[in-house]
Amino acid sequence: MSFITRGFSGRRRERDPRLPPGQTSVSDWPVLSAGPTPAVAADSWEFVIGTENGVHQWSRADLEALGVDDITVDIHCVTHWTRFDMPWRGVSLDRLFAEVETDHRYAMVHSFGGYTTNLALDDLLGGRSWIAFEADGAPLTPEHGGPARLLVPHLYFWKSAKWVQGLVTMPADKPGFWEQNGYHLHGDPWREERYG
Ligand SMILES: Nc1nc2c(c(=O)[nH]1)N[C@H]1C(S)=C(S)[C@@H](COP(=O)(O)O)O[C@H]1N2
Ligand SMILES: [Mo]
Repeated sequence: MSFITRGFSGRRRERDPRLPPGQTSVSDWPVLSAGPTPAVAADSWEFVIGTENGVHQWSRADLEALGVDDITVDIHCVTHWTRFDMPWRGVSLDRLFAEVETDHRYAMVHSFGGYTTNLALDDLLGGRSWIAFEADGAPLTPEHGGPARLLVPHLYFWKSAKWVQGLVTMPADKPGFWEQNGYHLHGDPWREERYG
């Protein structure tokens, strides 16, 4: 029975407790886009929120005047890679929603190029999401969503819409682009909410 004993006594690789189930950590930053990288003019870029009560718009300067956060988070892609300790800079959605009135509990996020993704406001608020302008200490490159992308690190990375343009609140949840194509409506990596 020595082969069994050897199997159990051999040195075990500790699994990093920050790694959600089914994920592997990477040190690079893969590019994953469903289509071509759209050209987004940084100078005239604005973020728009539409609700049942009207439309709000912020320029980049308007947003930065609300207050910028530097955060370090782990990101988890549904294609099984995780990157630990990634530094980002952006403006919390809490600061935008402080200026918005809505009774809606959901939102559809829209990107230049037509990408969409749905989120509950509970996942966008409470210090859980940002409009990000920088990552790894540098402005976001076009392929990673520059000039601005959504960052929702507690959900799979497809929720972090690149080339973000704005969001429209909704009274009920509705699938966005990947969610219509089989991905989970919510996308919590700790519960492996990969497919709907
Ligand atoms: N506009 C837009 N945002 C997007 C995507 C996309 O195709 N278009 N892909 C999503 C997916 S599936 C992932 S994993 C991440 C990848 O971001 P990255 O290319 O910066 O790693 O962006 C998300 N945001
Ligand atoms: Mo992804």
